[in-house]
Amino acid sequence: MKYFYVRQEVPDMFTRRRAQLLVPLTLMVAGAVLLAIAAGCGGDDGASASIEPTTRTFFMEAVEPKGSTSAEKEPFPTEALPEGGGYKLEEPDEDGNWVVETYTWAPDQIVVYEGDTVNLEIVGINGARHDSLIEKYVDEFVVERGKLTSLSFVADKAGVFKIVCTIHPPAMTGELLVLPRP
Ligand SMILES: [Cu+2]
Repeated sequence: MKYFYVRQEVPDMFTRRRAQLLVPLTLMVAGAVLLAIAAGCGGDDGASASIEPTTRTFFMEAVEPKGSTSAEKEPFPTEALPEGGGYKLEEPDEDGNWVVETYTWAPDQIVVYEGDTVNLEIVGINGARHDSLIEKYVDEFVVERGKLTSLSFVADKAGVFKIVCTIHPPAMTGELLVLPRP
């Protein structure tokens, strides 16, 4: 005949004490996490406070991204890029190297709220000269290499307005996005 000895686990004082502490501690941590998430998401109050009319300054560049390779590695494209000066595709030279380049504004999208005062500080990096305009806002401005062109206006009309370099269409076209003030 065999005897089975079953030992019942009885939590000792330390284990019970720890369990008693753990429950409220877990609840406190969970509460803190929820509070943090709620604060992070923010309510309408937080959002509206940050969109009062203000002065926004953007630093932009007139740049010319360029890529090159050899016809041996990548055949010269057979299709032409859109005409207008904004794109350039140079045929392979005597060594078989060919180049593609374009002009662009960096950044090419400016987003503000209606009523903001907008300052654009635009430096010319590539290209000797960019004769440009911003629809409905700036009739004409010029950006020259190595020089800073400073524009300032109040964004008093909501909508989407093109920032156009007339020398390098269609590629060198950016966008001023003026959001209606909620
Ligand atoms: Cu240009």
